[in-house]
Parts: sequence; C-alpha cells; structure tokens
Amino acid sequence: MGWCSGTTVRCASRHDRHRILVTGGAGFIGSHYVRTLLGPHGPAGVQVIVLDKLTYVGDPANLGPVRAHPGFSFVQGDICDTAVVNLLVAEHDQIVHFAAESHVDRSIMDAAEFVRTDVGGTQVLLDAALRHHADGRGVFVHISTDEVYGSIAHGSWPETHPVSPNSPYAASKASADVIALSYHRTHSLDVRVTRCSNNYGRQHFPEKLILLLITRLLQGRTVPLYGDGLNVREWLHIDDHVQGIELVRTKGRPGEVYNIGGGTELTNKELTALLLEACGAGWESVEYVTDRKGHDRRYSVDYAKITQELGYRPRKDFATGLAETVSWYRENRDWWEPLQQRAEPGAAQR
Ligand code: NAD
Ligand code: TDX
Repeated sequence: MGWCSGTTVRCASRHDRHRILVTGGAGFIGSHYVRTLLGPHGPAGVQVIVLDKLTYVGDPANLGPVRAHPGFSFVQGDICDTAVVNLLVAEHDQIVHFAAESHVDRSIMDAAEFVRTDVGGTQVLLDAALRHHADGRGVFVHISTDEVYGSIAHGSWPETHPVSPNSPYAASKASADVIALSYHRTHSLDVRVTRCSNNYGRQHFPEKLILLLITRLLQGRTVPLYGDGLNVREWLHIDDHVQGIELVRTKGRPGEVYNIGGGTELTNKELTALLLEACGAGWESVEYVTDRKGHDRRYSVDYAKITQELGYRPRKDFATGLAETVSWYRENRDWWEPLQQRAEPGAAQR
C-alpha cells in the first residue's frame, strides 16, 4: 500500500487491468465501495487508489481491512488541487467520485466549503479526465443524490425530472451533476451519474439521522426530531448502493443518469419508533426541536431504469439491515465515540 500525502504519489506499474481512482474513499459510502471492490467477491485484478482530504468526517480506519491489499493505495489530498488530481487521473482509467461535503445542516450554516468541494472539486476532476481520458478509455462515475430533484409530495422522480434543489448542499450537488453531464454532451467524456436515496449501514459518521439516533440512544441520551417528524425519506442499505454503483461503472451507458433506490419509505417518526425499540428506549427520549430551514418534505426516486437496464435489485430487507446496523454500533463504540466530538457541534438544532 502507498500511504502518501500531497504530490508524493507512489504509483504501481502499468498493466491492462482497471485502475480506479476513488475520491472520498475514506468516507462512509466510498470506503464501503473500496472494501467491496477489494474484498473476496470484488472483480479480479482491480487496482484502487483513494484520494481523500480526510476532513472532519473522513477516517483512515474505514480502510483498515484493505490497507495491506496489494491493489490498494491511498493519497491524502484535496480534489480541488489540480496538480495532485492531474497526476492521479493520468495514471488511472476510471474515476468513481464520492468526495463531497455531504451534511445538509452544515450547508445551511455555511455553504462555502460545499460550493468549493462539491462544485469546484468536481470540475477539477472533470478537466483532468478531459485531459487524460479524451481517447475514450476513461469512465467517470459521479455519485450524486436524490436531493437534487427537490421535494415531492406524491409519486417518485424518474431521471428525466428536472433538478430543483432546495438546500445549499443539494444545490451544490445539482450544479456538479449538470456540469458533469455537460462534459459528456460537449466533449463526449464518458460521464455516468448516480442519484441515490438516503443510505444507512455500518461506519456512518454519527451526524446524520439514523446514526445520530442510535449512538445517542445507546448512551441513554435524548434525540432531536426536527419539526413534526413527518418528513419522509427512502432508505437504501449501503450494500445495495454499492451494488448499484458497480453496475453503473461496469455496464452503464455514457451520459446517462441512474437513480438508485432502496424501496423503504418511512416518516422520521416511524423510523424513530423502530430505533427506540431496537435500542430499548421510549418516547421520553425524543425531543421535538425547531425544524430545519427549508426542510424538504419527501424524497422518492423511481429506480425502474437501473432495474430494467442493468439488473439492479435492492436485496437487503430493511428490518434486517437496521438490526445489523444497530448491532454494529452497539459492538463498536471504540469506532464512533471518539467521532462524536467532531459530529455534534455541527448540528443546528441541538
Ligand atoms: P461522507 O461525508 O461520509 O464522506 C465524504 C468523504 O469525502 C470524506 O472521507 C471526506 O474526507 C472526503 N472529502 C471531503 N472533501 C474533500 C476534498 N475537498 N477532497 C478530497 N476528499 C474530500 O459522505 P458519504 O455519505 O460517504 O457520501 C459520499 C457521496 O455520496 C457524496 O458525494 C454524497 O453527496 C453522496 N450521497 C450520500 C448519501 C448518504 O445518505 N450518505 C445519499 C446520497 C448521496
Ligand atoms: O438530528 C436530526 N433530526 C432529524 O429529525 C437529523 C440529523 C435529521 N433529522 C431529519 C431531517 C431529515 O428529514 O431526518 C431526516 C434525515 O436527515 P439527514 O440524515 O440529515 O439526511 P438528509 O437531509 O435526508 O440528507 C441525506 O440524504 C441525501 C444525506 O445527508 C445526504 O448526504 C444525501 O445526499
């Protein structure tokens, strides 16, 4: 493994197997993707390099299981750093781009880093891909979100629905999406965009709803529910999301957007009831707090396209996935307790 920072990149020798640059690979979804690619059921011979700035949320421990894998390298660096990005993109034929500022509440408090990383960083990567992959050998998978569509009262968004983001986070992701797609339309770059629903699973930084609730309830603390608790989210297990991304990377079509859904819709109140039960707590542990500004009421993606075209099917039953997630947090306090200091000052309503 190469563990480097800045521009001192150790590169393995060239060969004909795929060499994949994974940005944001020390985060929740990116690290699960890398562990899956390099795990026993991953594609043979793949070489992966992670580029991650290690912000407050990035954690090298998430990559512990693959640290010694011969196909793995890591570079600590910023996707906005043109020199580092160019060096890495030149050596890799595929890019799976997860790196982003990703927490809505933080974007409401200060949007600057969201625009810099999510929009500016994506553009730096796209320009590097244009420079080095113009011969058509590259694939650029841009990981986006259902939030770019806005909020929907009934039904589900197909990929053809126009983007109409509300939060600064969603707006930064939507901007990155349309810029990425413009590089396909203008330059024929092989860009593929995925838009998934809310993910859950192990090793998720404890600032988003499910993990915040589990970790606080396991400590016997109260949990904050925004507004009336009736906002609806669609939950997607991390294993299913990774399955969907791999289908898009290996079989997707250039210039296409693919929604990836999990199929389980719940109000935040319904989800809280399940977590209270799983953690052995009651409703006295719940505090209704001031609503998030501009709080999107409901997200729902129509994922028929990836199902029909690429054979995607969410496999993880929600009750099983949630029980496994609660167990993981129960058994891995050493992982999340040190992160709480970094997680909780960011939340607006606490
Ligand atoms: P995360 O916040 O857990 O991880 C993001 C990673 O990116 C971190 O390791 C961080 O250090 C890194 N990073 C941030 N800024 C960087 C920069 N300038 N240069 C290099 N690295 C940088 O996020 P996640 O939940 O794993 O989400 C991954 C992607 O999936 C994001 O693009 C997000 O918008 C998208 N997404 C997430 C969800 C979800 O429910 N978590 C849902 C839909 C879409
Ligand atoms: O303490 C809380 N109390 C609460 O009621 C938190 C953190 C959230 N909520 C509510 C707000 C939302 O209705 O729970 C719901 C989920 O909130 P988040 O976990 O912050 O997720 P969301 O705003 O839906 O955005 C997520 O899904 C899309 C991810 O954070 C994004 O990265 C992803 O793109």
